[in-house]
Amino acid sequence: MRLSRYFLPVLKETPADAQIVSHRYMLRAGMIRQASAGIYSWLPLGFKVLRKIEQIVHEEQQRAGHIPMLMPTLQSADLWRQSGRYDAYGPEMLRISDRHDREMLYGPTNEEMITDIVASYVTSYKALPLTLYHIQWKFRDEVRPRFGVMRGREFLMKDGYNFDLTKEDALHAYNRHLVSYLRTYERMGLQAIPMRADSGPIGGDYTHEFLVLAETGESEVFYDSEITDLKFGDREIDFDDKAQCQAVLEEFTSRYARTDETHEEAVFNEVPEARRRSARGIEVGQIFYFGTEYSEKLGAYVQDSAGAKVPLHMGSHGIGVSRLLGAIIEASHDDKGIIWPEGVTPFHVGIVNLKQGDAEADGACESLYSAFTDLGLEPLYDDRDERAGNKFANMDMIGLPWRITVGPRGLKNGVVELTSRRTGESEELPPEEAVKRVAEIYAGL
Ligand code: 5CA
Repeated sequence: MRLSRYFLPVLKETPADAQIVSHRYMLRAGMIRQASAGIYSWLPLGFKVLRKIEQIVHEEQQRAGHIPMLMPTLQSADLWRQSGRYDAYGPEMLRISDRHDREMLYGPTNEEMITDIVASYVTSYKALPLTLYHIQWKFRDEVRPRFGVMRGREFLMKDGYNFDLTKEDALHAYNRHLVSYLRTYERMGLQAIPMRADSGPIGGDYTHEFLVLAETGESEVFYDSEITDLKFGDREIDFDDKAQCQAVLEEFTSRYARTDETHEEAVFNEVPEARRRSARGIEVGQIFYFGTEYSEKLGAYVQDSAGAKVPLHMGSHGIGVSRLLGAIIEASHDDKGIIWPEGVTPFHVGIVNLKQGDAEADGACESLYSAFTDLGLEPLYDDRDERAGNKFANMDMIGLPWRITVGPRGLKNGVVELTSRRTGESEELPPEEAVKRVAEIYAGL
């Protein structure tokens, strides 16, 4: 993309009402624009990152054997009456009536709808196990929408639902989700710690929240510091292998790690004092197993192998897709702007032309641009007739992890400058070498 032809409204001023850094930087980097309280338009740069995050979520869900689909945002109140949640959900639910005065709502989640779908088609245990998911906008009329995309009213969520014959199978689905989430967040450059949590209005006995540690997090958390040494890395997992998933779950959940809702001082005090931490965290996902409650209320039964009619065991599993942008920025920024992890960066590399209009500099930038494009990488080329200082400040704000600076002086010596946004370190290299270096960095992702 050439910046002169893009739509990237970078702001110089810090927006007055943005309280936390991710919100400020998303506004300043021209990623989002507030439409009304807790509702945002995704401008091109923000939309690009949102899509990258979605893509990682899709890949990791499907790696675990889960099936993508799409349900609508608007739902009928009837299903929610069957589950008993129409009244229970309270003022957070946005209720709408259509021209025929039919009661509708903007879905805050989809347990009812997916259970109704499965109840309509699945009649035999042979169709199980089954996990369906979608990535769809949700609406919750939060009392205090704040911190930009972190606590929105309209927000994008991955919500997945497992349907199993037995509790044991459903707990395997629970474990499978926990394991696949570990890898999902790591690919985004995040450490998200599974913590024992409270099930809230979704209900159920088993639930973990995934928290990214950050001072601006809304949740208070308590954990054993050993947990932050754990890495999932690129281990190969057979997601059908119950023992393997169980072992990973145990590895990542056996140490103390809880939100304030489940925190028990006495149990925490058994952790050696030097390892006890209390901190704040951003909840980027939550998984639940809740048994047969929804299946019974919405009629999701199958015949088991003996011919008996039994309700399905279910769980639901959410990832805060739009919130993740805020969480990633909270975890990765400096005073100049965002620092995108390579896995989610909107463009792979920035090209800064120090002397627009200089035939040699323009030519070198164009060659770099085609070299990257030919390799399937996306460069953002700042080809505007702007002062170098402005170009650098913009690049730093939008946070591309790698920048190549091209100027007549370097070109005389046959070199361009490759700079890491994270470390600020620069290296002079021939242009082909710089391309090779950047390509290698992204090759493994
Ligand atoms: N049905 C279940 C799982 S699919 C569910 O709704 N879970 S949830 O309530 O925990 O939401 C899943 C994730 O969505 C949360 O972990 C959080 O990351 C994100 N989320 C929830 N509320 C908001 C909000 N108001 N703004 C942005 N993200 C949110």
